[in-house]
Amino acid sequence: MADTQSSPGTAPLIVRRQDYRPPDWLVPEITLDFSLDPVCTQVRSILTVRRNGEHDRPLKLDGDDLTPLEVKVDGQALTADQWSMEGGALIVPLSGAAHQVETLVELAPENNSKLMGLYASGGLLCTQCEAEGFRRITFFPDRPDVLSRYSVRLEADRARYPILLANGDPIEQGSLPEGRHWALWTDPFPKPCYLFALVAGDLACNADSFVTMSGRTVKLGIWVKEADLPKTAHAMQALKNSMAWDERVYGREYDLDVFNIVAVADFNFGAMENKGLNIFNSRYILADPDTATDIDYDGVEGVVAHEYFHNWSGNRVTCRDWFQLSLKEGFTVFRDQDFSADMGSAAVKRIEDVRVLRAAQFQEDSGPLAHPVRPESYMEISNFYTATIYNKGAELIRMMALMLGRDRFRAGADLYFERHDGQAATCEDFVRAMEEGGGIELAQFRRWYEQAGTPRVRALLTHDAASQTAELVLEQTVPPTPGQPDKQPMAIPLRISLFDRESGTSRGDELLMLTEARQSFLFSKFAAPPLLSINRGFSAPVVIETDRTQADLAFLSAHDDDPFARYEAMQQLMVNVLVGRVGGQAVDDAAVVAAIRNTATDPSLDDAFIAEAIRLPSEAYIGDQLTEVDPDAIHAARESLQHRIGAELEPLWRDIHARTQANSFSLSAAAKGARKLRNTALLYLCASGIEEGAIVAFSQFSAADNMTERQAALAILANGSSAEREAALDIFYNRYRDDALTLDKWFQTQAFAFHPDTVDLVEELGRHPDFTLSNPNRIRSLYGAFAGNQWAFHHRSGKGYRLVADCIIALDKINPQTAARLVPPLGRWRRFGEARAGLMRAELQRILAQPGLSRDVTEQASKSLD
Ligand code: 0A1
Ligand code: ZN
Repeated sequence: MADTQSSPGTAPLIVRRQDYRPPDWLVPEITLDFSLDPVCTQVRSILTVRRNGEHDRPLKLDGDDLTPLEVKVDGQALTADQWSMEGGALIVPLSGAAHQVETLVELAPENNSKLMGLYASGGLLCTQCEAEGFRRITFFPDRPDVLSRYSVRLEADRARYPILLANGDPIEQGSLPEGRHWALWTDPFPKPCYLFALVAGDLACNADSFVTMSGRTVKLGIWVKEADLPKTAHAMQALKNSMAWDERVYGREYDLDVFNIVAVADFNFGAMENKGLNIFNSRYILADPDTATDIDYDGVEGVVAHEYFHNWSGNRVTCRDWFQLSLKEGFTVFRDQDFSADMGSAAVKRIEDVRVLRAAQFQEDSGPLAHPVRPESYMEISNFYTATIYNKGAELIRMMALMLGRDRFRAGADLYFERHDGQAATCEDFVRAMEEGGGIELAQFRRWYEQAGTPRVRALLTHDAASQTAELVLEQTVPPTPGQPDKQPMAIPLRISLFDRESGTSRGDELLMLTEARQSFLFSKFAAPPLLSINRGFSAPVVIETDRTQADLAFLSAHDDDPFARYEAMQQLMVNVLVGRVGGQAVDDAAVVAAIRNTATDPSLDDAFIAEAIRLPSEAYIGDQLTEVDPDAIHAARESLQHRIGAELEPLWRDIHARTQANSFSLSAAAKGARKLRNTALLYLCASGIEEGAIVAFSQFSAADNMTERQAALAILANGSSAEREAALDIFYNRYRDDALTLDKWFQTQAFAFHPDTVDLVEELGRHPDFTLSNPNRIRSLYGAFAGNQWAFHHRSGKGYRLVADCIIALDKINPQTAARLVPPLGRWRRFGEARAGLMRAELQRILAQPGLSRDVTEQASKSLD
């Protein structure tokens, strides 16, 4: 079947937020009838359409790669001259105010390698419709502000597809001749088509139930391959915890009698919040100690919560158009972050979330793909499922929650849900609900939705002994970003505290609102110059510049009572040494070593926090602090500091490594923290250069009863060139070769390795029989991980760029959405010096020169060259 959307020569269209117009036709009801088959599925749909307002425009039903086999209006078949095609869309002129429009199409799910629409994965048939996949299933106004009631009949071969699932509630099922069967599902809640889903397959169910706050019993099902059932317990617990949490924290109850989750092996993103039928990338459902790390377990919990929370923030209240994507995503990420913080250590969760924000979003915001949380235009909406929409969007909600305080924020959220239930809303609606429900004025705050770029705040604290006052001068700038050369000052909430250097105590937290380009704040009754702790808890997603000395930072790293600020002081201490050394200065690292010793032996701190605080900033983060990135110099500086910390504190690492050895496996916060710290200790111990490093790592690898310790040891070995490296990689491969999710770790560990030959190894792995372009997880494990390995990817030969570009070009023909997600690392060329920039640009140009390139990759590559 021809692909009309990305056929060669099709000029990519730009969609603009300002062009929004309400739909010409509404579709209050839709009846879908699927005769499922991997090679030829028939889809018959009957839409009840209603003219929206006074106009004489025809009905336009979006379609992508569809051919209408029948078109009927009010039961009458239309002749070929009574409808037409425009692009992929079906145009039907209609005379009245309301009609029934029926179409029939055929699909070949087995050949759908884009994983959008109806596709086959590991013997299942499943769907993915967000953002614009429904138009690959049937003709429909594929936009989120058209809400319909769905009635869905599925029919399939019973032996091959014994389980038939769709949104809403199961109504009826029955047998048919020739071994076929059927099931009827209806969803009482009107929804946009991006939330439609069906699954057919041979699935086993982890069945459970949840009693809601009003006493209704909801049937819960997690559907997986029979052999995977033992790996679903954690996801089920996470689901029940999420349901209870949303009732407790937001007063939001689940609204259907059934909630199903299905795990599939081939999925472009993490998971999807389809109404009553969430479909997950199996990596966010399946977990057991032998194959999942603690990070994986937390990922399962967070993503299960995220998709569940969408039932209110996304489904009951959805988005008017895709420019409002952060309305559901930013809010839902905030909700899942808050949930995970409640389930475990809030301090460590905040540190992890900020690390992700800085690694993904700050980079995005400082490059050619920077865009506001509410973008103004796009070519391909799939490219806008970004860290800015998700993670920066979540920070915006967090800032509002901070400014309002818990109860007023809840009042704002209540008003939002009450006012917009059943509607397709906008970011503006959300902000207004916060203003009215919470009692706050957010006029200037709205700029956070409009202006891209990470604000920089310069903070200078001076002291006047005569008047015993301290003055804090804050200056903000927002850097220019594509299409936005000049910026207005933002409203930035900064939590600060001033510490007495003698006693190590402070007068407590204060919330300052920085709203001007430059503002001064006075603090009285300070006999001696205090020390500034700023952006505590990372209260605003900004970069802070201060003139605090290494001694000041060391002091805060020992005394700050805000865990995030304490972590931050440690990180800044390390960054200063590393950045200085990359710049050729001989910066003393004694303060770093001392602060690490101090932190690692502080009995008041828990293991998980210690592990976070003492770990070195990533090579990429160090690069982000520099105007021009020299990956080799950064790697060398970081390795040498790591070696120094390892060697200076060797006995400490041995002690910690021994102390944190557990007798039996547990998922308690303490046990997870101990594993995290144990792995950090192993890293430093091996970095110290002790002769038996590889042996110690290998013995942890061999003795581990869990994947957290096994994979960490493997990763440490993979950085070196010992015989143990090869042995461990072989053992791991042979043990997990038949378990795709775990084999991903084998690819990923090698792609992440700080090894001089990583680039060649990745090239070889790309030809490995277990490598495949048809599975997005495998692609991310190899090429995604590699592109995130700064030192290896930016190999001066340019080979790393070529490898990734080759992958993008090959993958674009199969799965453009996933191909496009590999482009941004190449777009960062401006930061890497002339030689590398030339090589990177050449690869972007080579990609753009490919005939028939998708809109997805075209948008990312062309914007990256600008
Ligand atoms: N709404 C989902 C993300 C998602 C978006 C597009 C997809 O298409 C491949 C899949 C998932 C979420 O936020 O979880
Ligand atoms: Zn989401």
